[in-house]
Amino acid sequence: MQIQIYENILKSNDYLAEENQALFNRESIFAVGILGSPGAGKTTLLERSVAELEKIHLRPAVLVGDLATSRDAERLQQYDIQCAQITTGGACHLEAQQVNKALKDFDLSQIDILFIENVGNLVCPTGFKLGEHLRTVVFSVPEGDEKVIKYPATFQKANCVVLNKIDYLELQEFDIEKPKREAQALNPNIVWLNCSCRTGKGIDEWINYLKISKEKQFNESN
Ligand SMILES: Nc1nc2c(ncn2[C@@H]2O[C@H](COP(=O)(O)OP(=O)(O)OP(=O)(O)O)[C@@H](O)[C@H]2O)c(=O)[nH]1
Ligand SMILES: [Mg+2]
Repeated sequence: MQIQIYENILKSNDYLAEENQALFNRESIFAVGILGSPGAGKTTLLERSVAELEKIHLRPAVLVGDLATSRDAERLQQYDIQCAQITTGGACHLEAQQVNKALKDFDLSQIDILFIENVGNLVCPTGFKLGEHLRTVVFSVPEGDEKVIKYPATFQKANCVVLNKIDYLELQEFDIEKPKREAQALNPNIVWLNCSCRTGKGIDEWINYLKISKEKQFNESN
C-alpha cells in the first residue's frame, strides 16, 4: 500500500516535471538542477557562476530549496538576479509543483539559465524530477572519497559531478580518481569537473560546460 502511494506521488511529480520542461523549452530557458550534501558548496558555486555567466551574456536566475530560512536566496539576491527561496518545512527534497509555483513570480523572458538548488542531501531529491535539462551533483573533498558508492542512485541519475573544494586536497587523504572511476562505472556518460569555489580553479570549465550544454539542448550555433 505504502509503495503504491509513493509510486503515485512520483508519477504525478513526473507529469508536472514534464510540464515544467515544456515551459522551459517554450521560453528557451536551460534548466539546471543542483544537488549535493549540505555544505558541499552548491550556493557558493551559483554565486561564482552568476557573475561569469553575465560576462558571456547569459542571464541566470535561481530557485533555491531549503528546509528553513531564506539565507541562500539572500546571498544570491546580492547579484541582482531573479531569485526565490522555496522553504519546504520538513521535506527533504523539492517537487515539480513547488518549482512551477515559484516561477510564477519570475519574468521568464529575461532568463537564459535557471538553476534549481535542491535541499542539501544525497538521497531524497534523486527520485523527484523538476523539469531540469541537466542535473549536477556538487560533491566536495571534505565529504570523503566514498560518497559515490554509498549514494549510487544520485550519481547514476546525474549528468555532471562538480568535485568542489579541491583546495582541501592538500589537507586530507582523498583519492581523486576513485570516486570519478566509480561514477563513470555507474554512468558512463557522466561529466566530471574538479573545482574550488574558493580559489576559482575549474570555474571556467564549468561555465563552458553549461554554455555548450545549453547550445546542444536548443541546437544553437554561433
Ligand atoms: N575551502 C573551501 N570552502 C568552500 C568552497 N566552496 C564553498 N565553500 C564553503 O563551504 C561552506 C558551505 O557552502 P554553501 O555554498 O553554503 O554550501 P551549500 O551546499 O549551498 O549548503 P546547503 O545549502 O546548506 O546545503 C561555506 O562556508 C563556503 O564558503 C571551496 O571550494 N573551498
Ligand atoms: Mg545552499
